[in-house]
Amino acid sequence: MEKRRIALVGAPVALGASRPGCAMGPEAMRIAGLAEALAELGHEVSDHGDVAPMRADDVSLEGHARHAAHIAGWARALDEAAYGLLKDGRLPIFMGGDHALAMGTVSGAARHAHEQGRPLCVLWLDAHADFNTPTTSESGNMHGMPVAFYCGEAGFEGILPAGRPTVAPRNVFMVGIRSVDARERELIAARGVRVFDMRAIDEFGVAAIVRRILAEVERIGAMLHVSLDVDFLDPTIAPGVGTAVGGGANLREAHLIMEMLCESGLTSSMDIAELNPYLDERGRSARLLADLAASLFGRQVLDKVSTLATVKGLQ
Ligand code: 4U7
Ligand code: MN
Ligand code: MN
Ligand code: MN
Repeated sequence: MEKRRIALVGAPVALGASRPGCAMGPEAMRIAGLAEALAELGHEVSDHGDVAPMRADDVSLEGHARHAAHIAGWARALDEAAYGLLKDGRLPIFMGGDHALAMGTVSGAARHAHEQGRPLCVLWLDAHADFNTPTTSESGNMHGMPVAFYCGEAGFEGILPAGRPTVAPRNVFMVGIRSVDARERELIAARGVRVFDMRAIDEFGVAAIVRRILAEVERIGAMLHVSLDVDFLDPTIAPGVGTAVGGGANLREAHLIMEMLCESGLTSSMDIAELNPYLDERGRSARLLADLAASLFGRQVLDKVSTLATVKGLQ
């Protein structure tokens, strides 16, 4: 794979979720050796430390959105960080932090893509759709809202300056979904978000699904932001998460997605969100996430050419 200039950025957002612990995520990813694993693959890796939230005392939202001004401050800071790093030719990996961080990271990536005259696609790997708004949310937890926000739904006014580029809902590809609230279900259908739930994975397999998604990203000449929520993975392999849902992706499914992303060379930015080290088992989830990121950036058991040759030799 092409050598990339990878920028690691800590985004210890925590108040988007109701269970504390996500603020420790970036440190756990560092201890798990994410930077070292990527550097070993030949990439230029720099750790930019943790982003700090800006002030956003001017923000108050109608409806139910807990810590809205605080999360808005994070969205502003992370929007700037993502935009600036991409503009500088880097590939940012945001180490969360709860998933509210994607309000900023995806918005910044969309702004950069827009300036390049390209659309932005998002691969949303998650058990949840995260398409609530302050009006539809029952919990008020803003980690359940980032997709609705960056797709431009009403109800988030004032978080970022008006007129910022949003992501077209049909350019959002959700994979692994298995817990959707009733109002979210209506919204994602109405907006045309492309959803591949766990049943679709069971039925068609991740390879067929990811191949289709990557072909579409390529066809429209888009940049690609990959947002990995730890609860995409089955909780038996990734217990370090506050909103576990059974029946998630297994180890090989997750690695295969990363390997296919690697081969496509399409990824331009990434989030690793929702890791809660307080709930983890001796760093197990953090290590798995570092391994998955390594797969996305070129680690493989054997190279594909030699594997294919072996398979052919059997025919
Ligand atoms: B995550 C939920 F009600 N939909 O809005 C909500 F089920 O970033 C969960 O995907 C949100 O982990 C989960 O609170 C957010 C709930
Ligand atoms: Mn999520
Ligand atoms: Mn989730
Ligand atoms: Mn979660």
